[in-house]
Amino acid sequence: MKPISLTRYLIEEQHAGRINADLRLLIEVVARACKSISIAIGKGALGGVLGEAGTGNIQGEAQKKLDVLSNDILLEANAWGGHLAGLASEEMDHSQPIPDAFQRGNYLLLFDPLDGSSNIDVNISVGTIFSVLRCPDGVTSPGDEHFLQPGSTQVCAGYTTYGPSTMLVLTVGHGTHVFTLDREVGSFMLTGRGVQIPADTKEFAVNMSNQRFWEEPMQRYVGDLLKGKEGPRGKDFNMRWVASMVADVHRIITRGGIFSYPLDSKCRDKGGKLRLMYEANPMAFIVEQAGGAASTGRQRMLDVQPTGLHQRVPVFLGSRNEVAEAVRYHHESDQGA
Ligand code: P6P
Repeated sequence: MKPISLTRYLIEEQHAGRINADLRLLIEVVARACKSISIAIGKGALGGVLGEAGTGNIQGEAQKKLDVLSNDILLEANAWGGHLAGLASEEMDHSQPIPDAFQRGNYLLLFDPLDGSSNIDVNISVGTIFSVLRCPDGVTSPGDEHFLQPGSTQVCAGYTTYGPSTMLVLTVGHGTHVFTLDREVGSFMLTGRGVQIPADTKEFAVNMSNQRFWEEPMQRYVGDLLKGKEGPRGKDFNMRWVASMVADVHRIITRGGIFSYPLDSKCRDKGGKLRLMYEANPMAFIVEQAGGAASTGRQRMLDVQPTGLHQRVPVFLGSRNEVAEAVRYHHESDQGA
């Protein structure tokens, strides 16, 4: 049976009363922007879009030309649609209300336009991550403070991975679904309805070069993974680390695993490495809707009350029983402290 398109899936969700027309239109606009980003990335060195932009962002990171281009594509696509009240991006210091010239809607869009962009120049998969919140009632020109809602209030989250194929993974709170871009037609097609992450795994993803900087519970947790079947876990583990969150998370959505970017002595003062609002929270929503779990190591990710638009957090997400194990190590240490 021919897979249905994203458009038809969203219309079915609207007819089922699970989303409204505004949210459907917003998702379509974001998906269309991701198609444009996919085309730009696909040109590689032939498109004159590789390398540094010569600018930096609030994170203190050098921006790649494609970081800026992807951000511009998402900003332009969403300015005039009429479904947003405001938007925020990893690449922008502060959120932006939709300009007065355009009609405003009831949603807030947050995104990391091109996550893992340091991998662009070496042709490794990168991605776009986005999160949708409701704009608080009565707020017509939202500021940063109106975006600071816990991840549990998200109405939609998704990512697009630009790899051998371009895939969009989406949830509106009723399961996690996978769409593959049909480049000939130009449509995202539903290729995975209601994906489920295996509860257990033998595969972990972490940047091992940070091991000496980790907190004690992380040292013990990974140390036991590395002992394999002779150790307390009683099984051997494999390791993968792409250094592109979208690619690592997509592997976990597809075959299970645990992804972690824990606190370490290098990033502790900032609260962690990865950003809560447009990386950890959307990925947590997607993973939980696929039967997985997401935690800071000490708290369910979606329960974290944000205090800043670019706030960073430690991240553990993936196969729920493995995340629970990592959390147990942290709980034991905290109890013993
Ligand atoms: P490291 C990419 O820069 C990113 O934000 C995530 O996509 C990725 O998981 C992580 O940082 C990689 O960090 O320290 O391994 O380079």
